Amino acid sequence: MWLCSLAVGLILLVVSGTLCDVQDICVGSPGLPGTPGSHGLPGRDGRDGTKGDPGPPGPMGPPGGMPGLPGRDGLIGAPGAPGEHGDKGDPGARGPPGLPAYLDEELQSTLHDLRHQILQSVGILSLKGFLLKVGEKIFSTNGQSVDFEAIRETCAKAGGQIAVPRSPEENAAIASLVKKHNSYAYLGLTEGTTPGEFNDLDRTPVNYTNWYPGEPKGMGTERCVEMYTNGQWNDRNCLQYRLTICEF
Ligand code: MAN
Ligand code: CA
Repeated sequence: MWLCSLAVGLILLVVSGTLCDVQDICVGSPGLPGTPGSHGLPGRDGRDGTKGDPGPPGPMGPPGGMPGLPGRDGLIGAPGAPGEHGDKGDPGARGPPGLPAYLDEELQSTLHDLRHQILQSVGILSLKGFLLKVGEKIFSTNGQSVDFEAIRETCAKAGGQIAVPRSPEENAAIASLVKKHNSYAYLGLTEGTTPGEFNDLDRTPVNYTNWYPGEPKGMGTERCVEMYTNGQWNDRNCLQYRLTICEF
């Protein structure tokens, strides 16, 4: 009995939570559970959720809206064409005096090298038949036949003069060019104030001559000198087309 009372007491203790409901009575077995009660009232609204992602852009609006604000500046363009040259500046101050040329080792060495290169070039051009070297003199032709004044100009522009033979060797060298090109050549000689007297272009009378027999016989009417293919000379007017031969 005490066990039953204890059980009821314990149940009552658990259900009521008070010790004062404990009674030492044992009733019959418990009835069926009752039907569940009706739903309670809806609870209060929860707190706001986190913000959602932005939606996709909307469709384009109808035409006729206000023009938008101007866009930002574009990229910088390619550089323009260079400007014209400015005026030449004033010359700089004069440098300190240099060494006398003969004591300037660098200059002497440069001159030595240049001389060597020039001699080498002359050698090559002679071998190829473009130049004829006779002692210190070099003869050359461009193969063109023009009048006396044009030959004089061409030779001066090239830094030389019309060829004048001063010796049998030089005469033979010029004659070889005349023969090779099969064209008479004018020589660097003109008639002086005395008819029949021929001078070089410095107006200096010449020592060496090689006239064809009977020449010169123009006596003031033929003031230039042509060389025949055999190397002999004839006084002739200056307007014929003759081979350009210069000397350097
Ligand atoms: C002949 C000779 C020359 C003269 C020429 C001119 O060859 O009389 O002396 O220079 O003709 O054409
Ligand atoms: Ca003549």
